[in-house]
Amino acid sequence: MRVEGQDVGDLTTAVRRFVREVLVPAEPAVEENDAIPAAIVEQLRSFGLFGMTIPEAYGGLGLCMLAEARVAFEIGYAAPAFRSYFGTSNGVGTLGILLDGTDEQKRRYLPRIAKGAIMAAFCLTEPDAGSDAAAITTRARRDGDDYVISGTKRFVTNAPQAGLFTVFARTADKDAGIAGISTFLVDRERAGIEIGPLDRKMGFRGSQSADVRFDECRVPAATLLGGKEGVGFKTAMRCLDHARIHMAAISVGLCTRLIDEGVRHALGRKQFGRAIAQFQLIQAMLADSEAECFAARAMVEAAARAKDQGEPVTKQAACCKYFATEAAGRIADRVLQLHGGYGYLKDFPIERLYRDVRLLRLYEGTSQIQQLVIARELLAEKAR
Ligand code: COS
Repeated sequence: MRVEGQDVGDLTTAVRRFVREVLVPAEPAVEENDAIPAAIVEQLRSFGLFGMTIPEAYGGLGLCMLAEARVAFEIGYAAPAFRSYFGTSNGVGTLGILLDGTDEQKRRYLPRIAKGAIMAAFCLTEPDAGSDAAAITTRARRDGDDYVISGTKRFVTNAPQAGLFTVFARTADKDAGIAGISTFLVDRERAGIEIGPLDRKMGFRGSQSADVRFDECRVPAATLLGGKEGVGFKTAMRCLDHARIHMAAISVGLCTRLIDEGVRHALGRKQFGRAIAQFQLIQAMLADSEAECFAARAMVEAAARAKDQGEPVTKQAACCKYFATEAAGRIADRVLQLHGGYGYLKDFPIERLYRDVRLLRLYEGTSQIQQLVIARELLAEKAR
């Protein structure tokens, strides 16, 4: 399959087989142990998935957005914890370096991230700054040739495993607004970094997150992303534009999986003397789900194509993330419903997927933030 100049057919076929033969069967063990088995991490590495977004010159796969989305449709079919492992690292953890890093910063980190030798984590959210990302209070105080970082970051995916933290911090006080936010590339080995206890989540078992606390953590000035203060907020927003298309693609993969689970159950379960798939109220649930999944897929492909053509995609990315994640929620609910009482038992994957899917509407911007972004961009377009 050729994706606008990139042939990712072999990769998507191989990933599809791997997802069905290895990842899906491993889901119950991941749920039980709250960890991805080392052998699977090794296989993810061998597919090059830790370097999906990273250019080939730095050892990555260098996928364009559309190719990345096509791979994400496949990976998203399995429990989302698998994706979190590599997708957060070469997603939000790394995109800042790709977008705004100096050549030296790219050379220093990208080859190791692409190989999966280190993982990168995104440190934006704080205890009192979630949706209001501009309200962060983590400080980076200049001290001679160094900066000294202090503050707490919350919900940091892969915090326990990360070797690099992309940290957003204030280099000027609150009055400076977003012009006072800068980005730092902080190695795990620096003194003054403490990882909190693992978050106890409703779902997503296997994907670990925790607070990361920086206590007078001294870093050289060369760790300032792009060597430039005051542009961190825009770096974060541009990372999120990309990540929101990626998350929407993952949601499409999950919608496909949920529908397959629903169809399997509807064909196998007999009531009133026939398979429940023959009842029109069940068919309506499946039909609505299939139509929404198809719409979400088409939106993701259109937004990814626009991004690859260099168009601004903030609005499209928010539309995709909003629609695809909300659709995944509705589909999970319908599929659980058509399972009847069995949907409430841990014996069927839908119980776990239903919990997993709930996070999609919260992270990388809640649905309400996507609505605000869509409206902001729409109104600005109309005003121009
Ligand atoms: N790309 C480039 N620049 C962007 C941008 C984007 N996607 N989004 C905003 N900006 C720029 C704006 O153009 C504006 O620049 P100027 O001051 O030069 O005009 C600046 O950033 C501030 O934008 P805005 O006024 O819209 O910022 P707000 O503080 O009102 O917040 C929201 C914007 C709410 C959209 C932002 O804080 C957000 O996305 N919050 C959710 C955070 C999130 O997703 N967290 C999850 C973390 S990952 S798990």
